[in-house]
Amino acid sequence: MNISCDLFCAVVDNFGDAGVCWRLARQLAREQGWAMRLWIDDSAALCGLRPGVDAALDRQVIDGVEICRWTSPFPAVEPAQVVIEAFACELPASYLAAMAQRPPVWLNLEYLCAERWVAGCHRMASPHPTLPLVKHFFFPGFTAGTGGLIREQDADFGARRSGPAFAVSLFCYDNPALPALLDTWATGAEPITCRVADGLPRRQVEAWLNEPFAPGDETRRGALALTALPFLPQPEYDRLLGGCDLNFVRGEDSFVRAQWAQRPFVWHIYRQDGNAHAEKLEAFLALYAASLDSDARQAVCAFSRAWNGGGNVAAAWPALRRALPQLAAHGAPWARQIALPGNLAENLAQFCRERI
Ligand code: TRH
Repeated sequence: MNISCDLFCAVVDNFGDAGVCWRLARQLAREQGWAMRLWIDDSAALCGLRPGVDAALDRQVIDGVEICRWTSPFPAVEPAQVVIEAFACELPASYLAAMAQRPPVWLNLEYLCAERWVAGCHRMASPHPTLPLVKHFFFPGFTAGTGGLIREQDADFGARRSGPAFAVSLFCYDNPALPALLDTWATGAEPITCRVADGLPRRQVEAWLNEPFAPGDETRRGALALTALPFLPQPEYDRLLGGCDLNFVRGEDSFVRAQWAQRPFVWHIYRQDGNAHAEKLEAFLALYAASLDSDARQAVCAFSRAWNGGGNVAAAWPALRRALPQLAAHGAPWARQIALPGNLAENLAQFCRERI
């Protein structure tokens, strides 16, 4: 069934809004054969993720997805059969009114969360207060009863790393715990090579080095070798994750990719008001660490909390380093476990096919 779909993406900040929406749009086009329009208000965020995207164009077709500039006022277009608002972005009023003429399947793609309440809210219907429209909440997730996680058929995390030194990738927000971690690695006995993502991570490492550290630069402090990476296209970032012994990831999309890469990872969660992010972190750790032995569970939880709360990562690092062989062995069974709810794109397509 050749279904038409309008996916709306408002870029809040960083890359995850665009990163998630691009993956989903591309997957629905290529694997489900949908006629995809991705309406995005800041396509510049896509340029690094997918080279070839031209932020100057109002419309362009790449990988089977028609990327459309979400302008205001919004152009008069016929709404698609499926309308997805990503991360509760607000649809253009004129488009919403046009939807009421021929109600589509309307979804709100929610943020990823491991908390138990998610399964109870997934697929929940929400009638529009004044228009003959019903929106359904569609929650990604790690467990049965959720929409599952994004995973493309052509996802490729590369060959296993074969380099000599212990390899780490670093992708994080501004983190007051980072200097102490770099000091610990630099003064430790073990040679460590750290591949630093462009943007916030590279600028923090540059401050710690107290010297310029531009993309492509390599330098060393004691046992720590540092490489400044350029911003990589998403497929290359996936292969970076698969080629490291430990990946520091953040937000939502890189966090998921690290789990598919089946390598040990540390998550820097996107901070929220009222410390809501701490509950989300604990909910995830409870799921992820449940089948680990007590030492490994304690090590990954203690380090994750220190990394996300400005705690003492130097004190927590030795136990995490000792636990890495078990965390590496946990990668494959964990990936099988989070694949059980099925693939988000397929679950979403099935939900829509039942309602069109
Ligand atoms: O960039 P992020 O912090 O995005 C965040 C989160 O999505 C968060 O949920 C959201 O609320 C906030 O934005 C507004 O982290 P995330 O989710 O990992 O997205 C980064 C994307 O960038 C992901 O698709 C991986 C990709 N990436 C590359 O393609 N190349 C790179 O070199 C790097 C470092 C990342």
